[in-house]
Amino acid sequence: MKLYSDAYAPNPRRVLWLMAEKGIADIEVVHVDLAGGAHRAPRFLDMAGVSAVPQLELDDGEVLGESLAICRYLESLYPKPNLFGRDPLETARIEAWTRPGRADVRYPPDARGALRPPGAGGRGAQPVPRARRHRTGDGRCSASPVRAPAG
Ligand SMILES: N[C@@H](CCC(=O)N[C@@H](CS)C(=O)NCC(=O)O)C(=O)O
Repeated sequence: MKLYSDAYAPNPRRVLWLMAEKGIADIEVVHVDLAGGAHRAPRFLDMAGVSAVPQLELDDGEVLGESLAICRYLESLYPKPNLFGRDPLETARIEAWTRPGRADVRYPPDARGALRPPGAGGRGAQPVPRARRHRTGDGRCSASPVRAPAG
């Protein structure tokens, strides 16, 4: 399998994190230079059908998009360690925790605990502030965290 990714892009990073946690080393990571527009090149579009990463190309040629779908697929193929929950409540907690994290994965460390799990201190149990997503103009996606209220 091949994972089409970009070093600066947060959505593929989600898949790369999952691969790192699971020690998956048999998926080739292919760098797609978003800044250079490689995701809009006919070769990439023919393969993926959309100009976005991540894309996972399976050995039979099928291409899966969407970081969450790819993560779930890899979770099934490489079940250890379990990252999606072992029972309904654990699964729901992980879902609740990762959904806001998905949008805000670009938060800097000073996001004041917003991404910490409940019970880990900080503001873990409180809503995560919204991120303002923007394009940098060169094809990369990025976000400016909306500043958390003082106090
Ligand atoms: N919902 C998709 C979002 C994919 C996405 O927006 N990827 C960005 C990189 S983080 C991208 O390829 N952007 C290129 C563009 O929009 O031109 C996912 O989770 O995989």
